[in-house]
Amino acid sequence: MILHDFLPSGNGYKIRLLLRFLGQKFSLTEYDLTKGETRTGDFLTRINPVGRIPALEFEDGHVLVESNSVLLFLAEGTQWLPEDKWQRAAAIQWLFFEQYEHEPNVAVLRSWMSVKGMPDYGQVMLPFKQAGAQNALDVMENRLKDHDWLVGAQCSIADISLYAYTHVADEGGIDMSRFPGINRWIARFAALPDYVPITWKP
Ligand SMILES: N[C@@H](CCC(=O)N[C@@H](CS)C(=O)NCC(=O)O)C(=O)O
Repeated sequence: MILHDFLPSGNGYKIRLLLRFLGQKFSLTEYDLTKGETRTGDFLTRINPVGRIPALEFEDGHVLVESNSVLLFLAEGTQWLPEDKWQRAAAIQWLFFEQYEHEPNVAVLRSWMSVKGMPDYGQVMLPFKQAGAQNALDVMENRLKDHDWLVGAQCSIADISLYAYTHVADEGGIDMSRFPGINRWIARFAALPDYVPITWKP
């Protein structure tokens, strides 16, 4: 498998983490997003017409995009996706929450402040992104203040998905000292066997 990726990307990190936890071998093709390298003809036609990483390319030619759908595909039949249908649905709920409530705020603030730089329209949108991030982190805190994991009693792809940008949310200017439950969860996650940091590559 080839993972098309950009190392600072939390969306890419989700897949690197799960492949590592599953012990699956893969190689990495890196793109510099600050130079628009995923917006070229070859990438758009062969890898992802949306022009974004991550994309996971399989030996038989299939290419999967959208980080959380890749997590679901890889986790099928493993301990990372609950078997119970209600717990499974709860995990999928968190994946949608991550893409709609969390990532567009928490990840975008980090990108503006620490990765790609602030775009012209950023200053206007800043208070809305900060309010959205606060709201998403409050929802997570509410669950994690008295639970070890987001779903059930063990770590699942819901945790992998939300860990990716939450553990670096401070790089987007968010004061994480206000979320003690999330901080305990971050420490718990980073203590998992085979854990690797966001900069890791195979
Ligand atoms: N919903 C997508 C979002 C992917 C995404 O936003 N990728 C960013 C990096 S994290 C990207 O490739 N940006 C480059 C660009 O838009 O040109 C997913 O979860 O995979």
